[in-house]
Amino acid sequence: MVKPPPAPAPGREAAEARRAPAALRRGAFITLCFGAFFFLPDSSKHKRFDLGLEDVLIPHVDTSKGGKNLGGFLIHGQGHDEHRHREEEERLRNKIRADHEKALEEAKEKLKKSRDEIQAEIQTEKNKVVQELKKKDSKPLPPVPLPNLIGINSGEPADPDIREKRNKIKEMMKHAWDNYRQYGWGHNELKPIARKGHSTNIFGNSQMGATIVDALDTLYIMGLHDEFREGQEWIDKNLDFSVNSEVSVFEVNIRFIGGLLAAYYLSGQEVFKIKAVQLAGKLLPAFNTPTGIPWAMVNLKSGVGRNWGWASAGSSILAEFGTLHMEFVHLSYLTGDPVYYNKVMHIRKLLQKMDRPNGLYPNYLNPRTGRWGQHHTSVGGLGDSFYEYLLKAWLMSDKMDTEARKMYDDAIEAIEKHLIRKSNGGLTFIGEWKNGHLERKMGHLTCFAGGMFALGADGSRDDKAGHYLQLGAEIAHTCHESYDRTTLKLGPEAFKFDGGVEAVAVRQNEKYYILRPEVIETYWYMWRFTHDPKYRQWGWEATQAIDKYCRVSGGFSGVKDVYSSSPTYDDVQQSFFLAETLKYLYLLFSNDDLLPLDNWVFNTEAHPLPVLHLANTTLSGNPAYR
Ligand code: DMJ
Repeated sequence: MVKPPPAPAPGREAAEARRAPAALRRGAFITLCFGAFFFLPDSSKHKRFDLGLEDVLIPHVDTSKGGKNLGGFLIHGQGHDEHRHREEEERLRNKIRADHEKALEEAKEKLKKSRDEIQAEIQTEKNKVVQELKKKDSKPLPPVPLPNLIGINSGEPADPDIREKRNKIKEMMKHAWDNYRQYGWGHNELKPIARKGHSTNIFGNSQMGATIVDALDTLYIMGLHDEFREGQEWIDKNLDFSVNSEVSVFEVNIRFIGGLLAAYYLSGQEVFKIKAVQLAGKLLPAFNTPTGIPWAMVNLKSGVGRNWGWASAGSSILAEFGTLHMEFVHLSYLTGDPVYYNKVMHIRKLLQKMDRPNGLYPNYLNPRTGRWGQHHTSVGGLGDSFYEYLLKAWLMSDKMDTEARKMYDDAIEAIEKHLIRKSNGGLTFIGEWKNGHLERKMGHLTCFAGGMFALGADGSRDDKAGHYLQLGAEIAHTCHESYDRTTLKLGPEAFKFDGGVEAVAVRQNEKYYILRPEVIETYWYMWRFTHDPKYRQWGWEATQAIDKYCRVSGGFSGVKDVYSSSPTYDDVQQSFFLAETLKYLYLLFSNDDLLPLDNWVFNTEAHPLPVLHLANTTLSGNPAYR
């Protein structure tokens, strides 16, 4: 019941009653009654119809004791109870009458007020409800034991030379952030030359501050706390996912959900966890396909999904639907809701059941038929992070998810057999399987695999740890060569090992560098596992080249041709430059006790998520971990 308003002062009431014409009063009365009903709490709305009925209506269907079944409710005692029943009805009628009279009295009291006063009261009630709803929306999620968060420290190196290099990288981060802050704030990315916001189709037509979310954990790790707080404030006040925008499920997952979760674990600020869960809810409709393999894109408002027009036979992409696992396991862990976990485990089970040509996973899978599309396999674009997430699922589960490890080992064995070759000049490269033959071309994206092999060395089948570490080192070397053989000392998008060409781009449209991280990512992993100083040296070469050729006064830009001494800019500061490239560089010049790899696993966008020591905890509803 809405509380009766305080009685108006005598004298004033009569004057106002006179001032309000009859039609206005009638309108106000209707508004009032509707408003009062609308703003009743849900439970009381229903009570008005149940009022006291539980006294006589008992939900039961047993008629064996002489009762009469009325639509599932049993009225007891037809005989001598009839009198009692009539009395009850009378009592109810009286109660309803009394309530109505009371409501009428209250309404009359209201009518003595002016329309403005009544409307002000209704508005106050509305505001209260909106506030309540807001509170409900952002109420803290159920607490779960936080995983061991080891190694969130400064990682400051003792060596002054290394410290200086690290400071330079921090300065570059500040330059990238400050310019985005000034010219692109709230947009997804920055155009550093035009000095305005930028976005691409992966974010639809949204303005969701991708750079802010992607950069948060790098800012935190670098100790840029004021900037981190600015980002947090923007997210708290402005990051809204109810936008009519068609976004990439994969990109939103790795950049936004991964970024928010990492920011939550590092800083402990609830807002990040809440936003990550809200956003994940918006991605779930993408899984409504005949097979449960998600669409590549989903409209955040309508939940309607579809695939990229360019993908073979309406297929979803392996690297997209296969790169959700880490974030979704964390979402289930943090919320206690198995829905996320079940979605990604369903994908895994489906993949396990499928035939694989030569043991390889093709990049295309049709979500309607559950059949592979074109038989194209790649450890670079379209395939890459699927393999990465198999390994990382195992690591993130404290090595309990042995199913993932087995899938990773099987896949890597097939990749080694069919895709990895040595060039005439002795460079190990990873080619692509296309239309029944091996294309001797490697993408910049594929260079991440060096780090992956090193990370997966420990725990590998037949104890081939040394072999995989060596393979990682060979890939790092090849990718370094792809940088070293250019004019700018920055790597091209793709390079060939064919017809006398070694680690060099041939086609003009493969000569660009868009601030990508994969080569530096591999240097960092190799550094952590070997401490060979050449990885820091190579990382420093890349840092200097980026600073020299990609830095402009409005931020950092990609370049269109790494073989040209006067490069032109693409005028995009990618969000992954702040999330990944600068973070991996910073870690390369930090001590190993900053985010140690025994305790943290980096998602494919370099967002660190803690290892879940699931031996001591359970993922609710998750039989695999019970
Ligand atoms: C990043 O968004 C991620 O690393 C993704 O897995 C692939 N490539 C870009 C950066 O190159």
